[in-house]
Amino acid sequence: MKIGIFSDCHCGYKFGEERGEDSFIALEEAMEKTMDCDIILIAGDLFDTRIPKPEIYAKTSRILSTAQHFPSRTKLIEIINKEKHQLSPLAFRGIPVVMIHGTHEKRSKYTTNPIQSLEDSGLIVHLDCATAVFDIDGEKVAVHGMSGVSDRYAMDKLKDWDPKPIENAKNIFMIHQSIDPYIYSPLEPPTIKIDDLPQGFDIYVLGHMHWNEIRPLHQGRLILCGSTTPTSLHKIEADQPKCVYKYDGNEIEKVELEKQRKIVWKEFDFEPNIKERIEDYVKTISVSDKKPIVNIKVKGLVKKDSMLPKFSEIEEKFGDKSILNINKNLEVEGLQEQIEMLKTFKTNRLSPEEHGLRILQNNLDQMNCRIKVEDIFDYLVEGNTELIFNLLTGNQKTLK
Ligand SMILES: [Mn+2]
Repeated sequence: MKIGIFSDCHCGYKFGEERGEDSFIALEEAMEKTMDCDIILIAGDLFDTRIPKPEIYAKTSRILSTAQHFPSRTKLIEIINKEKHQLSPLAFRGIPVVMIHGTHEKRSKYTTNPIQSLEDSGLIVHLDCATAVFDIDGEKVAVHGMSGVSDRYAMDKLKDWDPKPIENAKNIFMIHQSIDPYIYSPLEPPTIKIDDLPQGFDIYVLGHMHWNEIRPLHQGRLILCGSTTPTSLHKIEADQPKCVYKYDGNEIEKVELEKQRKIVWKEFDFEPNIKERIEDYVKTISVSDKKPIVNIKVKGLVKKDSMLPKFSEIEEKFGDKSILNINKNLEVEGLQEQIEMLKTFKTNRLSPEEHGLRILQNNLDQMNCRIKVEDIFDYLVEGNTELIFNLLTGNQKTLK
């Protein structure tokens, strides 16, 4: 058997911008490199947003559909915790692609997220606290998948599900969460620790983190898939190429993606001639056929009367050679409070939605409101304010 594994393709990331095609190029290469597999697993965040534009959805589904053009010996023999009628027989033409949805695709309960939509189109199998058991020429493989949820509910969701390995099968457990010590954003502390993951599985596949790693876990191994394309960067991503994994029931093979941009990461301490130093450094970066992504971080204390250089001028000056981002993590004397606030925003990398979620949660807490913020926030984001208004004023009883 051969199982192809990857995650976090973030299709549509920076769509329409210079890097707008990168996520699709990565998905295409990941699919090409797993076309010799019997099953392909994608561990969440296939899309970058919960409601991708039709252009993005179409490009992504077209790439995924290539799996259906290849003959496959894989057969679905059982689906647990999911109604079989929810699965389109079309999803079993060619190589089955099995997915969970990630944090970027999660929508509220009574809506359809883009991964469920792909399943309805007959392109993939979507798992959320469910297990799909396959036969590959007499060998059994069970894929157990839990889709992404806010980290504060993750442990409860896992406990409620309580998955058990299937006998006489290779068991793969797939999840998309922050799991201590693997934490993607410090905004929400994880509720699951690595040792809390259930025992008895051969492979644990973890999406959500964008760097990759393999480590032993319980009696099996944990694969941190990493992303196929760089988005919000962790320093560690500069040192490792993006990849897909292949599992043959015994060994795990790491296959590097060759078409992604090189990532360069460099930190500078602030000093009066910082601009010249950064320029000198950027000049030394070798240019290949694709512009590298260069992340520069400037940190330190700026004296009250000193002028901040215009870093954007450097970004423009070298724009034809690299995709340059200069992040300032500076403290300016006398502006402590504002800087602290900006720093929190920055280090937490809060999206506008995460800010909104936090503000709404605070307000609901103050009102002793018992409605889960999770249940109503997505409706508000999508503009269904009337429904929520009716609910809060008691004119409507449920979210249905
Ligand atoms: Mn992700």
